[in-house]
Amino acid sequence: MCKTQCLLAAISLTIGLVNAWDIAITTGDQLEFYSNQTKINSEGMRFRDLTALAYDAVHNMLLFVDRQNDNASIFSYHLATKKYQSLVRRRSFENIQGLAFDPVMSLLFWTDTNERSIFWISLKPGSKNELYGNLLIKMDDEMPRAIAVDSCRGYIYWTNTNITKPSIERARFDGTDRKVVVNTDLFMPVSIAVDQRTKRLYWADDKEGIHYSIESSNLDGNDRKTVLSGTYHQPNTLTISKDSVYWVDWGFRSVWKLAKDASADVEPFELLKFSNEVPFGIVANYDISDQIEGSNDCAALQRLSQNKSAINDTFNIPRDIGLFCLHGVKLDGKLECKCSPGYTGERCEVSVCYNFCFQGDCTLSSEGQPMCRCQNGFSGIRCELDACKGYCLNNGVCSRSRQNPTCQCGTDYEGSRCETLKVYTTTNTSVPVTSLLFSSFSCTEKVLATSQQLSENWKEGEVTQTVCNPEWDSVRDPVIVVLGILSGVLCIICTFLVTKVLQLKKRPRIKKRIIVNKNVTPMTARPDQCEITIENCCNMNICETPCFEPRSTIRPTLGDSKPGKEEKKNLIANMEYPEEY
Ligand SMILES: *C1O[C@H](CO)[C@@H](O)[C@H](O)[C@H]1NC(C)=O
Ligand SMILES: *[C@@H]1O[C@H](CO)[C@@H](O)[C@H](O)[C@H]1NC(C)=O
Ligand SMILES: *[C@@H]1O[C@H](CO)[C@@H](O)[C@H](O)[C@H]1NC(C)=O
Ligand SMILES: *[C@@H]1O[C@H](CO)[C@@H](O)[C@H](O)[C@H]1NC(C)=O
Ligand SMILES: *[C@@H]1O[C@H](CO)[C@@H](O)[C@H](O)[C@H]1NC(C)=O
Ligand SMILES: *[C@@H]1O[C@H](CO)[C@@H](O)[C@H](O)[C@H]1NC(C)=O
Repeated sequence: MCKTQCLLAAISLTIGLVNAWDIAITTGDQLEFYSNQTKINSEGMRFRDLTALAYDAVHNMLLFVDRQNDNASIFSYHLATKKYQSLVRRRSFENIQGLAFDPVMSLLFWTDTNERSIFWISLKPGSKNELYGNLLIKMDDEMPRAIAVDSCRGYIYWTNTNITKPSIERARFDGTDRKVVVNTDLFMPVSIAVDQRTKRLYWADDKEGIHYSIESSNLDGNDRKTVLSGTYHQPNTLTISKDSVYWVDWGFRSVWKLAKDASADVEPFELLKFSNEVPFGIVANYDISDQIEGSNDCAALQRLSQNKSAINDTFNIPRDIGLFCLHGVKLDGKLECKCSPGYTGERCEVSVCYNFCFQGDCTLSSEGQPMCRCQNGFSGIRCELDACKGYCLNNGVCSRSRQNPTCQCGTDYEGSRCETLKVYTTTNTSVPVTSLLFSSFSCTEKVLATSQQLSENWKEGEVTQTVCNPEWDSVRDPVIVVLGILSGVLCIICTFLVTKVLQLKKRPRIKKRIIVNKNVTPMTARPDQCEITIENCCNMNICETPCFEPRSTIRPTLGDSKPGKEEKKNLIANMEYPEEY
């Protein structure tokens, strides 16, 4: 039983949270929603200068003023459907400061400070309205500024900011029963709100000089209390939630929050701070049931808030009053718009600049045509061309920080488009000689492509690639070293051997001395003795050379001399001491 109910409760809680906002603010061209100091959503784009803001919790609708719209001034925005509707045609000389909506009678009220008037229209289906709104009260000396409705009792309350005679007044919805509620101790009551929960009025008074105050009274101006009085704030609009008072401060460009029942010494809390835009209007989200709890006067409001069939999104906005077109003119007798320059769409609601420039700012030409001012690095009518696309080669990183793209190349490449491989030369004198000896790298340069072959002709010249092997190869290089050492050793061995061989060749010729004995007589002083030299131990037995002195020391004794034996002896003796000759 509880399961489905709890599930449904959880789902509805989740849906509620998605749409949850605490306060809504108009600032510049934006309608902003905040929850606990965080912007959760914003609506804008079609508007330019949003000012006054009102909230209708029954229809879940915001009403706001765009001061610079061409033809309409007041719009509604349905929070559930996110639909805009223009409600009132713009007056040429208007200054709408306050806006309030009564959901019970579907009446919209606003103050126009320039016209010194309060206007109204009815959003009830079937009602008839003036194009520019119906006049409710025209004032002479008073300058109406802020306005609030008391839906339970059927009153409007407004502030009059004529400095010589400021006041807070009220009247019935039809303008009758007009009465001044507060007119003492006021300087410039800039804003007002009705709190049904406490049945009190709250207003902000921008007092003389640097002073300001937040004050409250009951609905007929009695029991006046000062909630806060301080300095330097310049309050503009004020709103009430279940527990707190919020106000927009133009002095600090911020939104402040203070508990309704705060004691006098409590400082307000700075909820939001704006830097560029100045916020104008502020409304707080509230539950009808919180506001009307235990109040007999609010029966109509309570019925309405509980009767879903009465909540009708489609208000009665006459379609023939020209409000149909957001930025343009309705053609007579037709449901067609003639858009102002720079706008398009069925209701002239779309700016031609919307989504026109891809990477740049859009402005309107004098003919109403969109023009783009591109960001650096982009070109084309809609800034759709990316100059970086395909510009940097070899994985270079493209930068658009300047008008023309620049490349940041990887470690191995250089050039304006990273098109050149970096060249390593072996003739670099600072490279150590040893590394030249041992690394044995070589470079060869080859032309990869000419500029004509590149995708676009960015630069004249050739793309060259230089192939180098400057690295130590763990397999190749040890082999080279070992082979080198081996060949060196071999060379040394060869040299040694060659010298040895040469030495052998230089060995002197073997001389053989043969003493030819013709007689047995001693050879000394014998004229017929002769000596011959035999080369290379050949068998030579003919003496052709003339004889010369014998060698006495080796001369054998005659007695045991035999021709062959002596010859051999002498031979050996001569061979052993060749250098003696
Ligand atoms: C607004 O509407 C009126 C009446 O149709 C027209 O005369 C005027 O030119 C329009 N304003 C602009 C800015 O289009
Ligand atoms: C709001 O946010 C603050 C921190 O940003 C947090 O401490 C605080 O509890 C929140 N309050 C609520 C009501 O969520
Ligand atoms: C303010 O009110 C006084 C009379 O109460 C009037 O004389 C004066 O002109 C008003 N000032 C302005 C700016 O309307
Ligand atoms: C709800 O509103 C419709 C239209 O205003 C009305 O006819 C109907 O009686 C209302 N129902 C209740 C219960 O008040
Ligand atoms: C809202 O009002 C229109 C016009 O009166 C009507 O046609 C439509 O049915 C109503 N819708 C609801 C939900 O009551
Ligand atoms: C030579 O090498 C040094 C570093 O070893 C380097 O700074 C220098 O630029 C090189 N010179 C050339 C011409 O490449």
